[in-house]
Amino acid sequence: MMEITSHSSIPFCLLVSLLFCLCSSAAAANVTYDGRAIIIDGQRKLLISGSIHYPRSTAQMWPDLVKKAKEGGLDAIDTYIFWDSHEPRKREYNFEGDLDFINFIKIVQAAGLYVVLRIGPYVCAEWNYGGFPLWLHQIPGIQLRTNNDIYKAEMQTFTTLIVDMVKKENLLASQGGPIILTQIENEYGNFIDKYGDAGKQYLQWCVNMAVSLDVGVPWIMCQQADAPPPTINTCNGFYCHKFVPNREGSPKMWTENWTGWFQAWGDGQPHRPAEDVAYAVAYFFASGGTYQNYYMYHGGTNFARTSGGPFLVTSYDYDAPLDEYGNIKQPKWGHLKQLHSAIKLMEKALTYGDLNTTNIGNGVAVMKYSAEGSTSGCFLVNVNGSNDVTVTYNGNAYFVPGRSISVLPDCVQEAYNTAKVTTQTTLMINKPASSKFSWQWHPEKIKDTLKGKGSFSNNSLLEQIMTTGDTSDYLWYMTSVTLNQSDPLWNDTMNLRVQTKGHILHAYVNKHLIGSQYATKGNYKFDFRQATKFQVGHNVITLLSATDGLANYGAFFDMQRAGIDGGPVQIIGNGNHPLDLSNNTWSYKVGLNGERSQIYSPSSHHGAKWKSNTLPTNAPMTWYKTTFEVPAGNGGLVLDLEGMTKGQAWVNGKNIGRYWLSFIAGNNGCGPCDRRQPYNSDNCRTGCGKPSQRWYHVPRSYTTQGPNTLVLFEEVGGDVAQVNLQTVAVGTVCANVLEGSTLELSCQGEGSFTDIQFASFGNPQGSCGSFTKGSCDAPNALDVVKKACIGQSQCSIDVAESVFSSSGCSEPRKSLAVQAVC
Ligand SMILES: *[C@@H]1O[C@H](CO)[C@@H](O)[C@H](O)[C@H]1NC(C)=O
Ligand SMILES: *[C@@H]1O[C@H](CO)[C@@H](O)[C@H](O)[C@H]1NC(C)=O
Ligand SMILES: *[C@@H]1O[C@H](CO)[C@@H](O)[C@H](O)[C@H]1NC(C)=O
Ligand SMILES: *[C@@H]1O[C@H](CO)[C@@H](O)[C@H](O)[C@H]1NC(C)=O
Ligand SMILES: *[C@@H]1O[C@H](CO)[C@@H](O)[C@H](O)[C@H]1NC(C)=O
Ligand SMILES: *[C@@H]1O[C@H](CO)[C@@H](O)[C@H](O)[C@H]1NC(C)=O
Ligand SMILES: *[C@@H]1O[C@H](CO)[C@@H](O)[C@H](O)[C@H]1NC(C)=O
Ligand SMILES: CC(=O)N[C@H]1CO[C@H](CO)[C@@H](O)[C@@H]1O
Repeated sequence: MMEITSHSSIPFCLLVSLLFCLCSSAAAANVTYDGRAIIIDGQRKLLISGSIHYPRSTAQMWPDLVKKAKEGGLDAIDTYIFWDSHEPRKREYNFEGDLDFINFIKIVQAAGLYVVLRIGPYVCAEWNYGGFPLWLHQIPGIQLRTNNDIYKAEMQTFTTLIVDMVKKENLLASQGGPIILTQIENEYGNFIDKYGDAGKQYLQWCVNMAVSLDVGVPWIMCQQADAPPPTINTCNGFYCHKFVPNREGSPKMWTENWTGWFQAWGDGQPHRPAEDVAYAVAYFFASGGTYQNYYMYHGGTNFARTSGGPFLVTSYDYDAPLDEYGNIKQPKWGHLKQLHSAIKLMEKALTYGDLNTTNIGNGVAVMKYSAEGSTSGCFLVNVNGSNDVTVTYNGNAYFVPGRSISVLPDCVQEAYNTAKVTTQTTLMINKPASSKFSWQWHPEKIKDTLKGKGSFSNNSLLEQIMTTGDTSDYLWYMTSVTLNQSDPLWNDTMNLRVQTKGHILHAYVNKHLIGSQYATKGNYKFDFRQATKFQVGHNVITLLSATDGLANYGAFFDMQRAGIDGGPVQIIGNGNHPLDLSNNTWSYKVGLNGERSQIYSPSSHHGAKWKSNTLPTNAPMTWYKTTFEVPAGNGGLVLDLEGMTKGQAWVNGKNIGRYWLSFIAGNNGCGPCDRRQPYNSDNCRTGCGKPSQRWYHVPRSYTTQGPNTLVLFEEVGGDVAQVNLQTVAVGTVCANVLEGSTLELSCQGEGSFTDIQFASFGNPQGSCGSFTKGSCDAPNALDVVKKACIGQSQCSIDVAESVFSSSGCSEPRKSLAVQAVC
């Protein structure tokens, strides 16, 4: 409360109005809902939201991301809360810097947008262990996501903490803040049956617990067909137009419309066409939807070891409208922005009006919303991918391409069609930003483990996650065995067999690396067998097991095991009787020495002597260090790790994530991408046959103006000489726009157009990067475009016959295609 003192020099009336302003700007909003929509202060709302997960970017990036989301036509930002990041050790909290979610919410609030807070605290999200801290797993007697008192107490403690923090800052709409919706649990409905009655009891408990927190805004549960009142069940998926809420009186809400897809090691990069996202969103609103959220609007990066999985890449770009570095991704961002403004014109009709659907046949329909006291709004829906149609409606003709939707906010003028993209396509390029790095190196000291010396021992083969508490990817398993030539199994070469639950194994016998093996995606258990020479007498077996992101999804995902866990570990020689070492005394060591001494940290006093002499190539278990300067500007910084194999990278002591370049994307999914076909995540990929991820985001806020330190840990062996720093910049800009529209091109704030590589008005073919002229082509197209664009940072051209010389043909729908360079 502001203190009013008598010697205040502010006139009383002004003071009163100032106070009034403070109060009114923080006026509580009444958020309710009915079967049509979320209602804010008595008004039904049509809400467009987008997910931005604060720990997948940096606090420095948040204001710009939120600004671009607002410019893209969003009303709300949706985020999860990431429990494991906030409470890495029990009752030790971190809400600072890039984890200051209160600051994130305030930035969204300052931009005038709403917030949808999905507390979970289970989040899935392709995030390590679904966002659960690993210490939960280590509490004796705990069972996660079911009717277990120990778990429920922890979930309640954390959820209450978050709600209290938010309340203290008055961030709930009921307090005048931006948070209009809150979520408890997440996609539990997909698996509730697997948890039996305990699952049902847990579900009801979640609802009671959430309601008792008295947030004053509705609680939602996504993918929860039986969401108990008063929570609202919402839909997640690529398409949600068929979704029906589980209760009359609940609005049709879409919490996760996947704008693309996440990527695993061994996959190409997923892309979902802008036309297809727009089609799904338009169809959802045409079918009575009133709240929809893009998952993701900005995907970002799985920094450090936050990537879930197992085997998910470090980038979480998701083919979202804002790319991993925060750049606007065109045409997706612009094409959706246009959709949002067209839909917003129909807010009243869509949320208050009645629907009259007229089926025209062949999968074509007119969907008309009419409300008293407002203009009617129409959608011309063509679900038939093989059928371009001209719809005649109220005497006007509308061209509706196959599998597309036209939006007519006044039922007369076509404001938008999901398949007619007038937004430019922008191809980003990477530009070199560093001279050759000068490297030092340091071998990870593994003498002790090669000798079999760990820090504790056990008479069995332990499960890895429980043993490490996920404090490191690495766990060493070591034992020794005495052999002699009169052993019945003796042979000059015998097989070492290790059965492991994954995810990666490196095996050493008598200090020699005898082999490595990785799990395959989806099947993390594997059998390692390698013939090797043992020696008479004492033999030491050293096994290094590594995890690569913990499971985040599925019934009982938290119980998935990793590491050699029971084995068996055997020596197989002559005869059928393997020598089983599983019940030997095993010695253990968690993590790497370099991790323990924080060798990657500029302030570490590990005493490691970095060597500058002959740089080893293809040396396993090696640390590399260099320094670099950061180029000026705001362009995204990326590390090109070509030449490296598998490991982690740190910039000024901050872990930018795991890398794994030897994991090559398979050949599936990189075929042609047809927007006329329903999208699924196995289509439309790029980069098959190449490393799944070659470039790694270095956030600008991790760097300084002085020299920066880069440290790599290479597990398998690589050629560090090829590593270099690059900046991400706008490269080629293209558009292909139908007659009757305006073609607009922009360098997106990075300089001006220097060259027009292609321009054709007529029936040009192909796409950005591979345009060719068709059978008709106006000869002056290149001149017109050059005149309008060269030297400009943006330009626009009316795509009309009158602007161009004769194209010499009677093509019914001509278009102008342009390819330009900034
Ligand atoms: C909030 O709105 C609902 C219906 O829209 C109404 O029933 C309720 O009284 C309102 N609450 C407040 C505190 O204004
Ligand atoms: C629905 O639209 C059709 C075609 O315009 C019209 O004939 C019909 O009367 C309308 N129905 C209602 C209930 O308004
Ligand atoms: C789609 O259009 C084609 C061509 O006009 C037609 O043969 C087919 O029956 C249509 N399919 C549906 C489901 O309407
Ligand atoms: C070996 O590990 C098991 C499982 O963690 C544990 O119960 C047992 O006490 C350990 N034994 C020794 C000797 O530490
Ligand atoms: C060799 O191994 C066999 C069988 O384990 C044992 O009986 C014998 O004593 C061993 N001999 C030597 C020299 O260690
Ligand atoms: C060792 O194993 C190989 C391959 O199985 C076999 O051919 C050979 O006879 C064995 N040597 C002895 C000494 O048993
Ligand atoms: C190892 O010990 C376990 C538990 O005591 C037992 O079930 C198993 O049979 C033993 N394995 C071998 C190969 O002796
Ligand atoms: C609700 C919904 O649409 N779920 C779908 C989401 O996408 C996955 C993967 O394509 C499908 O398996 C689900 O059915």
